[in-house]
Amino acid sequence: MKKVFILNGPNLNMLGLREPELYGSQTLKDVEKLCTDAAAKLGMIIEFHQSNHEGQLIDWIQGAHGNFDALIINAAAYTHTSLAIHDALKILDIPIAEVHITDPKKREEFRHFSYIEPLANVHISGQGVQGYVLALEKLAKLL
Ligand code: CA2
Repeated sequence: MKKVFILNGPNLNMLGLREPELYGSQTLKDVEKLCTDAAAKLGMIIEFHQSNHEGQLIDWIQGAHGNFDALIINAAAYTHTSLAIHDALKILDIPIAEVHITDPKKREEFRHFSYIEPLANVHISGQGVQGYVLALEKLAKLL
């Protein structure tokens, strides 16, 4: 069974608790359940994590090597700032899906650049939390 690692960056632990008009009313726990169920239907299993800390995200990305078949990452604000996450993803040899709940390209200019975009095989933005499911479906086809 294919294993997909799902990583979430800073402040996504606040999902459903603040700014529902922007990010929706589902919590990160709800998103994890959504992904677990969608993955099961696709014959995959997931491991789902969130951290507010760049180094923790990098440790997880490094640990994915040899342990997972694909990675989904919503690096949140680190998308736009982290060369260190870019470098960690660059040495990973599994398909990567970049997911954003909103469409950063339609928001402030400082969200338009992504350090992850050039390394991702799948890009999903602006589909709400359903974007995670769409990413799983696209990865299932790639694997
Ligand atoms: O749209 C996305 O998924 C983002 O990755 C979300 C990030 C933002 O910095 C990116 O530009 C786009 C922010 C995550 C903050 O999450 C919150 C969720 C609920 C309430 C407050 C923050």
